Amino acid sequence: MSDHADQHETLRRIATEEAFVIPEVAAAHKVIAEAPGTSLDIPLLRAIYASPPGRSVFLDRLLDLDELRIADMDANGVDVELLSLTAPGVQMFDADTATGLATLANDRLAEAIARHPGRYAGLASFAPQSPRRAAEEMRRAIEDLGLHGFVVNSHTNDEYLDHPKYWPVLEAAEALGACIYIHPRGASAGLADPLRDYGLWAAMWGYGIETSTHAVRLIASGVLDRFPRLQLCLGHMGEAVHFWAWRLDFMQRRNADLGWGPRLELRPSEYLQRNFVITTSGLESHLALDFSIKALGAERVLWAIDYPYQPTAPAVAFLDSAPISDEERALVSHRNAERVFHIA
Ligand code: 1WB
Ligand code: MN
Repeated sequence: MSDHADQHETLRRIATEEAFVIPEVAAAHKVIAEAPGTSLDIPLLRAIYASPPGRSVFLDRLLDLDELRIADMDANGVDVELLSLTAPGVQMFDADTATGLATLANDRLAEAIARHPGRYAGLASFAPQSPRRAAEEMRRAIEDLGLHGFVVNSHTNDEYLDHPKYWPVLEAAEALGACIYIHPRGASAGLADPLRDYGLWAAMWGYGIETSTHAVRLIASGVLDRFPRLQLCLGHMGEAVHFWAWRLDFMQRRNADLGWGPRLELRPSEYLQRNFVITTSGLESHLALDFSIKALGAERVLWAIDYPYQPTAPAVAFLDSAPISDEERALVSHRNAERVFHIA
């Protein structure tokens, strides 16, 4: 294992869950933040967009794709940020607005990548509200703009990607060989009520409940038998889904015997090994990292910061000081990101 100071100089670090926003999406988020509503995304949108000064540090950093961000990367030894439009992205807008804003955000993302050669890669947004147009935008984003994958912020109008209406989206991602990063958002209506107290709705707990449920739906529904080469990414140390692998395997078979679910071609743990990668965003625990590497393999665990919501320096220290081999550290810090997201 190399010495820490030396490693800080030489390790290539690609951070894979890094948020931005464009002014047009920020303005549309602000409208939602200021309207009444029961969505669990609203408290966080209020904190970001309609807050007293103090939380506005998030908005400044989300809007910035130049000075603040590059300075933070340079100060901390971050080589590349894989950027994605911040949650809930375009998924709370009507279909036409969402489709237009996804296109605009993807254009701006490609421009930012071109302005800073080698420093950024990007996950394209799409509007699940209009699956056919989403699939068209997905093709444009990869083939014309050269973006590196996709982000979706979990449910759309309380529906999940296993629903047949979204199959064109899954089909497009599989055909393009581009990974879909399933990022959290506030829980869908049916999951929401017990998460309304104590701040449980957002990153502390609700995000993980929402997003892990989404991933387990994709496994349990059988859509991964229909799209066997689809690649999916979960942040926040896999939203803990792989911790449940043994029980998922045991109970899914029982479910099939009871007629509660389909008979799958593989066990849930085998879909996790074949169709998923995970990132370390916002969960800087060496114990959880060790478990994840043992459960999924070091080639399925990618480093992330979750800028600007989490500070960069501790995320870098977490990576550099992890008690893993240099080979594993190279995979987690950059090689997996290069492979999964086609980053040169
Ligand atoms: C996350 C965290 C995403 C926060 C966010 O998007 C906000 C995350 C609005 O954990 O991915 C937050 O406020 O901590
Ligand atoms: Mn995030």
